[in-house]
Formats: sequence, structure tokens, C-alpha cells
Amino acid sequence: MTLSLFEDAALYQARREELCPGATLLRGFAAPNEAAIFEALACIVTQAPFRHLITPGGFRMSVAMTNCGSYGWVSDRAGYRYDAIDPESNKPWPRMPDVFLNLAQAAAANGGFDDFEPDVCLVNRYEAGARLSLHQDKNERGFSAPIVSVSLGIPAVFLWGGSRREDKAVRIPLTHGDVMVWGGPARLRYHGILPVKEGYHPLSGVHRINLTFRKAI
Ligand code: MD3
Ligand code: FE
Repeated sequence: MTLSLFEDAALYQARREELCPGATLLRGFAAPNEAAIFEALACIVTQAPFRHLITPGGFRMSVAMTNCGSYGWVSDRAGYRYDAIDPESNKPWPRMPDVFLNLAQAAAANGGFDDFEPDVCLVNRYEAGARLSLHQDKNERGFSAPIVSVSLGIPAVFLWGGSRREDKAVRIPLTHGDVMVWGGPARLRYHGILPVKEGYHPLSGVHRINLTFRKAI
């Protein structure tokens, strides 16, 4: 039997790991909603297809990205920023589906952050070999809201660093359905994803999908 997001808070307690103050790992939290999540994602990518952005330094990112919500995270030769308009379509980003918003808010509350109002969901798609080097998320206007991250599809190894780039990073394996909440003192920690290994998942095929919910503005 599959329990809904709201029926199983007690069960999730058992699989909740507090990594440090402000950082909570909710193993399998998104799994009960996997079908609705992938349906909503299919609708988003018809309007805003995945694309490989160019970094300000001129490199093509190995991770393919799209967004939904009031804003989207974009990168080009001019820099990183949030934009209400998708530069590929010149139209607003697709709206954030209810299943995404409800999941992000329930996870944030579970991690100790009530009233999370994300205005962006960045969708990252990794194929074998794709990676995200160590960075901080600091393009947002403020850092009081948490970041909620949902891992789907094939597994990956998350690199969890400290508040300085040279701080030693811990490796955390992430699998389908895992959700992480990062707020408070954990919000500006360095983090990244090691090159993804080949794999197959029935819902995502050869890909890893990550949903990152943020309050950008
Ligand atoms: C820790 N994405 O899009 S999400 C990103 O799996 C990004 O696609 C990774 O980092 C991914 O910027 C990791 C986990 C995550 C997100 C934000 C954080 C971890 C974080 C902010 C602070 C500390
Ligand atoms: Fe990040």
C-alpha cells in the first residue's frame, strides 16, 4: 500500500537523518508520489525542454536543465541569474505543479522549516558522466529560506562540503526518492555531484533527475 504525503509523517521519522543542524536527509520521502512527479515533469519539458547551459566561462554544462515556477535559474556568457522568462522560448517558465509544491513544503516542514514558499524549481538531468562541481547556491536574494532537493532515477554520490571550498567533503549516496532539506547554518555549504555512473531506472531511463526548490526572490 502506498501512503500519501500527509498520511505517513510518522513512518518517515524512522528514515530521517539529521546530517548537521539545518540539514536533514529524508530517505525515500518522494517515492509515494513518483508517478505524479514524472507525469508533471513530462508536461513541463514539452513547454520548456531540457538544455545544456553555457557557464560564464564558456563551458557547456554536462547537466541538462529546465525550470518551473515564477522564475528559472539560467546561465550564459553574461553570468548566472534568475529570470522570469525562459530565454529559449521567450515565455514564462511552466507553472510549478501542485504535486511539486506540496512535496517541497511537506519536506521543508519535516526538516524544521514551516511556511516554505519556493518560487523556483530547477530541474537537473544527469546522464552517465555528468557531474556538478563543488559550489555554493548563492544567486538567491536571501538565505533565510531552506533549499529542498529531490533525487529521482539512477543513483548518484553527493559531495557535501563545508563553508569553505577547501573543507573536506563527505560523500553521501543518493537514490530514487531521497529528499534533502538545507537551511539555517547549512544553507551556504559547498556541495556537488560526482560523475554519475551508467544505470537504468524504470521511470527515468538512463537519467538521474534532481528537483531543487528555492526561494530566489
Ligand atoms: C547543500 N544540485 O542545482 S541538490 C544545484 O543533485 C545542485 O542536482 C545538486 O547543487 C543535484 O545547485 C545537489 C542538493 C543541494 C542543493 C542545495 C544545497 C545541497 C545543498 C545548498 C546548500 C547545501
Ligand atoms: Fe547547488
